[in-house]
Amino acid sequence: MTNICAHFADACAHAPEAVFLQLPDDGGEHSFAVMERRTAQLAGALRAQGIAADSRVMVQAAKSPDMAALYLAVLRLGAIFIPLNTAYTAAELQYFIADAAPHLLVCAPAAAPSVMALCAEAKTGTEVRTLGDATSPQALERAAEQAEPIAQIASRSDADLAALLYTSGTTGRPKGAMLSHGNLASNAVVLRSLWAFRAEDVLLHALPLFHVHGLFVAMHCALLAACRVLLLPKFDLAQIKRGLRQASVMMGVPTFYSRLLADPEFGAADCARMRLFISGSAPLSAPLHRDWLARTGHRILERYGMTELGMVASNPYAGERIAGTVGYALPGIAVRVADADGQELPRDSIGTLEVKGPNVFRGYWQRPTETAAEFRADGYFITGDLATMAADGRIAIVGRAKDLIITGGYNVYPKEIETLLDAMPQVAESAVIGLPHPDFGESVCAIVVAADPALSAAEVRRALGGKLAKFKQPSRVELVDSLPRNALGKVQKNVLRARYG
Ligand code: MCA
Ligand code: AMP
Repeated sequence: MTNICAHFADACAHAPEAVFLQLPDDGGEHSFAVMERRTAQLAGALRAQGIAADSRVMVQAAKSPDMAALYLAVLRLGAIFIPLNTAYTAAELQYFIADAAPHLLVCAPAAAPSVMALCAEAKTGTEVRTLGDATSPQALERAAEQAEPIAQIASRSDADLAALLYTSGTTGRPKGAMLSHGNLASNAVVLRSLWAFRAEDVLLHALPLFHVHGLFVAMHCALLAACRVLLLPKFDLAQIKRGLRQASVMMGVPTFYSRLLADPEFGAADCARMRLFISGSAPLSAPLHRDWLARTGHRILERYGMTELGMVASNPYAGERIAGTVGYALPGIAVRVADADGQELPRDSIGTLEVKGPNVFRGYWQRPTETAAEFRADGYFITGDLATMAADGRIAIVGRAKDLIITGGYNVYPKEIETLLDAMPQVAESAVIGLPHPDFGESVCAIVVAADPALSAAEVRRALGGKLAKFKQPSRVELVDSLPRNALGKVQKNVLRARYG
């Protein structure tokens, strides 16, 4: 049963009238049968647009039940889903359109005119449809009403692509990680069982639907267990607190947990029905883990993953959950802590985490050289995360070999920002670093050496304004005379982090 949609069909057949998606504050309920019909209609609308197996469908749209149905509809046809962060600017979108050359781009109604202009300019032949308002001239909803519904699920093999998820790298330009049906299904089956998801669960879902965490980890566990999902549009403290009173499981980034604890009125009474809190996408500090336990009586289950790999390691559900560790490699996944040559290190040594298994992606879209650089000859993928492994196999993530900032669970690649800064004629050079932040874990700070003495921090901010999504924009800009360098001429970011942190 490789296509995740087959699990959805199973859930629908088993309990058609059970609620699948519940919207907050009496916003309505969608049963499995209703979601199945919607998926069939949207699949019909996509087919009418010429979407078939292996077509690429890019989506930048608000979180909603229709967005979830659209994901399932794309997979139902055997096509490839390419979700994009709704915070991306037109300049960023232009890059993704050129790189993926999607057959269809589904966007928010308000964005349609500018997105159509971008697609026309890209000459990729990309059609544009909207989701979110049935009265919009390009509404996919209207096409769905008119199209012949499609119930049939395309048969897919483990190796066939299901999704492209963009993630950056040291090159600074995002690359599309090719995830196969086998990648998604193998991870979903393992996680559902490991975290004991069952039909009686209610999953509190406040994560975005355009990343692995919210789209795959959360939605697939719910799909396989055929349980209810309380679908919140985003993290809103009051809404989360109301949701927690009905839920049994929550998945979140560490910022979710620190924001809840920052509310002095939040406590064990708010979590009376909860059985499990899961955290990931960024390090959960040991003090946060302990404070959560003291306030709520729950030990957060921390797990570790990556866009290219899905989930890799998890603290146990039944066994000991230890703060500051991400637990053990998931069943069926091989993990090693290795030196710079890929040689496994003795237990408890610090090295790079390398991973092999059915979860490992199929490479970066149209980038064979960059793909090859991330793999060892024996098939292990090099994560760029620094880790230790104890004698019993327990893993702790202790740092990053890659130059990456994680802010509120979103990844920001310094190189992408440095490239834009260095392109400014008034800038001689720059270095972008992550600094500790009480809410987001890390925040983005740009250290700039001006070529023009009149350059101001405000001007630097203005120059980045329309080019980068908000979460990537530096919250702090420092103008300096020079950057510290080592004997090889490499900028010493550790010195900068110590100076400004
Ligand atoms: C919003 N802003 C941010 C972030 N989010 N700035 C930095 N980092 C962020 N993450 C900006 C907004 O544009 C706004 O700017 C200002 O901060 C305040 O917004 P606020 O309302 O406080 O933010 P929010 O909407 O509440 O969002 C915070 C959040 C959200 C809930 C932490 O960022 C979030 O849902 N993050 C989850 C990301 C995620 O799903 N990652 C999984 C990746 P202004 O005021 O100037 O307009 S998958 C992954 O990593 C792997 C596979 C894994 O292991 O899971
Ligand atoms: P992404 O590229 O968005 O999938 O982010 C993946 C990266 O997030 C990993 O390579 C890690 O650096 C980081 N990450 C995810 N989960 C954890 C965790 N539990 N602890 C520390 N880092 C994590």
